[in-house]
Amino acid sequence: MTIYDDISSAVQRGKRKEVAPLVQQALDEGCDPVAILNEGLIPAMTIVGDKFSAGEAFVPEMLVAARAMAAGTEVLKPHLAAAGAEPVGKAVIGTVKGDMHDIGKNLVRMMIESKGFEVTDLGVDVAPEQFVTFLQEHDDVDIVCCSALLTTTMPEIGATIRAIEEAGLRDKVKVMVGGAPVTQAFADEVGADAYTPDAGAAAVRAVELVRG
Ligand code: B1M
Repeated sequence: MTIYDDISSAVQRGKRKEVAPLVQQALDEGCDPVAILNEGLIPAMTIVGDKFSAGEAFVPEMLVAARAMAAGTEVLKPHLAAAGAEPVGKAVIGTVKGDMHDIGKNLVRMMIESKGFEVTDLGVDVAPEQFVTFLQEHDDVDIVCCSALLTTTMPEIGATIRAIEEAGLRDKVKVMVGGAPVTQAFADEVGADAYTPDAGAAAVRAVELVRG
């Protein structure tokens, strides 16, 4: 058993109080923060999701696992953020309307922040009008980031892009999209500027988008 297995096991069992010290221990032992994320925390959520699909775990188990994962990412956060980086741009992020999943969105926010972006997080269940209102009130935003985890809420990404178009703001911002059910084909269909499969790639792409 590696420390990553211990972290994954604690998240799967929803043991929030075990996760934070284990993540800290891994950091103290010199583990790479991104490896702790990719080899410990994220695989745990995949296993919980697979068990949910198989009828072996239920919503409460997903919820406690999510809280345990959040305790781990909280410890990792300062280690993922680049110390003292100059802001390279401004972004706004949210999980789309009807969707309460926020772990992936939070990771994308953290990784984009780690590249030196100033990111405003609108939270979960963000309606298209909320994105638009934010853009109307902040004319210096470079990138809008939409996350969706449910096949039923994916269309809200398209609705958000249309609302931004209808408000006459589409040429002022780039739109990045992602989340487990989202694909490049879907991103093309709804007219997004970029799709990335994970938080690390999202951060790299965000920098490319502002640098043209
Ligand atoms: Co939900 N849930 N859930 N859930 N849940 C899934 C997504 C599901 C796949 C589980 C399953 O069936 N196997 C399934 C969706 C099926 C589908 O539509 N295809 C599902 C379901 C059905 C539901 C409910 C409907 C269950 C019910 O009530 N019957 C319900 C819906 C509630 C709602 O939103 N309206 C529900 C509720 C919940 C909880 C509240 C209990 C909890 C969420 C808690 C929280 O987020 N605070 C929860 C959880 C934890 C999950 C699973 C187990 C884990 C999600 C997660 O955090 N993954 C999930 C199964 C799974 O994913 N294997 C599942 C880890 C996270 C790091 O990955 O979010 O994919 P992810 O983010 C990745 C990438 O996708 C990407 O980067 C991230 C990291 O690299 N990414 C982006 C994400 N956003 C991006 C944006 C970008 C770029 C990349 O650019 C802007």
